[in-house]
Amino acid sequence: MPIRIGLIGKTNTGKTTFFNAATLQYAEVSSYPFTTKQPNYGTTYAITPCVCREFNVQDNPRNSLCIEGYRHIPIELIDLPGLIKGAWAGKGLGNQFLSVASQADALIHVVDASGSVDEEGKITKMGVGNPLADFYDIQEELVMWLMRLIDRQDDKIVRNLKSGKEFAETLAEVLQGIKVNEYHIEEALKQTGLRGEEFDKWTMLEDKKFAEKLLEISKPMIVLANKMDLETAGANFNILREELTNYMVIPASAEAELALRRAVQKGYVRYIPGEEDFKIVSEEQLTQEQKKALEFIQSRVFGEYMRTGVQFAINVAVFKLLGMGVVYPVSDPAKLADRSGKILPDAYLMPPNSTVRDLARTIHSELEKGLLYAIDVRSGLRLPGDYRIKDRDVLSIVSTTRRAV
Ligand SMILES: Nc1nc2c(ncn2[C@@H]2O[C@H](COP(=O)(O)OP(=O)(O)OP(=O)(O)O)[C@@H](O)[C@H]2O)c(=O)[nH]1
Ligand SMILES: [Mg+2]
Repeated sequence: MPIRIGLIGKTNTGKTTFFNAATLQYAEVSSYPFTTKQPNYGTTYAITPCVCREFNVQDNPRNSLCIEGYRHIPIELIDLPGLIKGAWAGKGLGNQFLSVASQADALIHVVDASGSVDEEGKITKMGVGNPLADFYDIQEELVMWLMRLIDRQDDKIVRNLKSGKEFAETLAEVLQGIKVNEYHIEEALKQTGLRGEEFDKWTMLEDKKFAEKLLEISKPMIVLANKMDLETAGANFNILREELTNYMVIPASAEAELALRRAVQKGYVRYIPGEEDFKIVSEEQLTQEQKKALEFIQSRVFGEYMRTGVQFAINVAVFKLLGMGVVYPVSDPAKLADRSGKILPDAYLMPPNSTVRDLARTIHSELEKGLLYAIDVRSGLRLPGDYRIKDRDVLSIVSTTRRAV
């Protein structure tokens, strides 16, 4: 199962623009509120320097891509219908899709840093909207949604508790559909001081405090300050960064990234997503307007913020927020190849603290059954099944049941 990242946020903040830029799809974008009516699903890539350069080999990627020494590993991106204050009580459309958002491993909360969206979600004069208030409003919607979800299961939870089941186990059962586990629940109980308190006697305030904590723990989130190409965004970005100290806040221009990627598709521009520069290949093909737009992106976005922030946000979500490491399994440690001779064919994203055994299971359950050890290609050392793999490890798994890759 690939890693899933969900795009959430107030309507009109640029989620679908981000989605189209990252997946090269053509989902509908408009300046009307609530344009997206159903979630859009697509594939994008987490990008990391490939080990092929270190080993000085020409690789033959299979489950991923390698472009100019950078490994592109597929992940799933979900664009959700926009939210609005009051969504949990049925306002707008977004609320009914929060269950989809909650199946993501991480969330990117998109805000309009230029302040061009008013309270009702309509595009207004730049600078009139309040992105920080928008952020808190949407967070509140998520918390209320989760609170209600737990609330609806109250009877079942109390019944199970009476029959002697543990609280964390009971709640985890109820919330497994949204990827909340016992560990998340235990942590939330601990951090709110509610552990050992009787659940059916919690006050509303305690219910809410718990939902807030549970959300924070189970759904890692970064904040994307979008529309940084607009004049009013700079000041708001500083406010967001100063106030939201618990989050990584990333400046971005989804529209600039979309324009660049479309220009690449047409062959006008050379640009690798996430890079801090782009080059016009055929100036004569461009209209005056296109030239101006690219100049604007160069000075307003790259000049000020180095990058458009779209690829950067995806990489930060995967590698920093989720702490994923990249591992390259091979079957022939000398040639760095699989059985058919493909060099460094696969790259796997592995969660923090994963072991050789976890990697074997990820590749194939049969491989895990007869697992003996792994060979670390760099040192030639044998690594036991419980060895914690590191980012950029190149490993050859040795198993009695099935040969690696
Ligand atoms: N200036 C600027 N405008 C942007 C940017 N990203 C999106 N927009 C504009 O913002 C408006 C809304 O964009 P969408 O991508 O449809 O926003 P959304 O968040 O998906 O909206 P909903 O589907 O209603 O939730 C459109 O007019 C976009 O062109 C950006 O980085 N800069
Ligand atoms: Mg949309």
